[in-house]
Amino acid sequence: MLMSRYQTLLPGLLAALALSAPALAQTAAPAAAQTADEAKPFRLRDAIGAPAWLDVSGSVRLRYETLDNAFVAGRAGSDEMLATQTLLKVEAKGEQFAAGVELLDARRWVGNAGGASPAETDALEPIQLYAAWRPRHVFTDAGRLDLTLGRFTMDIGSRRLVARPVMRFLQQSFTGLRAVWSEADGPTVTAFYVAPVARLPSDAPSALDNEIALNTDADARFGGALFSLPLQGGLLAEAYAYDLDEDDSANAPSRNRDLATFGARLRRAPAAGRLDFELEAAAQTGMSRATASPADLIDLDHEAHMIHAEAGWSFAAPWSPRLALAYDEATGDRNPADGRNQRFDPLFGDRAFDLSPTGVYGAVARTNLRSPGIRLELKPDAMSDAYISLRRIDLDAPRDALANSNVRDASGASGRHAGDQLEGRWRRWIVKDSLRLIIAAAWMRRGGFLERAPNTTGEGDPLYGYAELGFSF
Ligand SMILES: [Ca+2]
Ligand SMILES: [Ca+2]
Ligand SMILES: [Ca+2]
Repeated sequence: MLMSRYQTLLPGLLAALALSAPALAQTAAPAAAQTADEAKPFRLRDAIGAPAWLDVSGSVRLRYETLDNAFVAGRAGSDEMLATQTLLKVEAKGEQFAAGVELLDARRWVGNAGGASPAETDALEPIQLYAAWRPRHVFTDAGRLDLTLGRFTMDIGSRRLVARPVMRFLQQSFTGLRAVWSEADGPTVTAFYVAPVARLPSDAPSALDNEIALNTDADARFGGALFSLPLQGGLLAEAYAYDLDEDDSANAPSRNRDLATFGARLRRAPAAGRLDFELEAAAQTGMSRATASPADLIDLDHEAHMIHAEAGWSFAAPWSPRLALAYDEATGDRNPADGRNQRFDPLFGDRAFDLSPTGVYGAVARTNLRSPGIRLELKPDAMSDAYISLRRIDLDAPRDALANSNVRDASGASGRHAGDQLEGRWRRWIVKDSLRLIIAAAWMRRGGFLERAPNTTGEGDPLYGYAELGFSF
């Protein structure tokens, strides 16, 4: 039944994309001739004549994803998903106080009834509902404070461990307190103490039916602090500590993680004609369990780490090319039977921006990974950008599972080479800062591990692609 719905809807989506192609061609040439006034994007707050103290903004995104040769254990054939994400945020701001609410509607319209799609939906949910105090001249003349209480989303530091996802339609929110003290072009101190929010409905069938149920706080406490300091020569230095302590709750069985994560980062941002780099390392210690099964009561000693290292060069040339080499490492569990767990936990981080697209693909995650890669980024003009990236995907621990695939060879006999991933994305504003088209693809040539592991799907090389049309207002 789903397949027949897909067959009627897909041509419509493709037609919409095809129709946008001429608009694309038109906007390319005269863009330079347009005055700033003509190019002004549609903004809801202007359209409804909102007063200056009221911010109103949002977006609607439509995405079709397709994956051939499923690689997640227990899946077969191909997966696909047609989904939408609608966001609407309203914030009332006074001199020092603000209050805001943001509604999310992440909905699956058509697709397969499994794989990663249930993790992408959350129908009609207030993901943010907060009050904030934002005084100036705090501690120093230039010091500003933002103290937020309620439910909110967070982007912290590199976004590798705590992030508001960009590609993922479902959003992770937190309930509690967050304080950010900062000086413009100076240091920033972020501290928070929150409960992560668990998506309801918690079961996959209800999620796939876009069932509306208000989310609830998980039985977990997540606290942390990050200190960030700009240095001479365009450098940024950061140090952070996060602590997560969770228990099982009725709606959210957990791996009972009790983890402290300590990390540091040094970055020099890309700029034309110079070398840029980024180094981040984090160590993780505490207790966790091997599975989220309520029957799993064995606490394992958790010791893990992750590394991201990257160096790039931006050429002062047409299309502003940037060529970068990167290496990502995150430990995996070395031995399933030793009472210890070395599998790094990426907490609430985003991975789409440096490892692989997520959605129904998500083949590479910041856990049990050793991955060197090369990446070329291009900006053909002010309206578009693109990148292409090639990575080798090795397991750090051959006896542990690949990413979130559950494909595993507990003996380690299938080796560590999961595959080689070729991935790229092209984005173009059809109307600048308003309507944007994204086309992306990933292909993984399977290595020995995905070919031979006992519970591999036995399908061919995974091939993934998506097309997205997004309207921001
Ligand atoms: Ca919900
Ligand atoms: Ca548990
Ligand atoms: Ca172990």
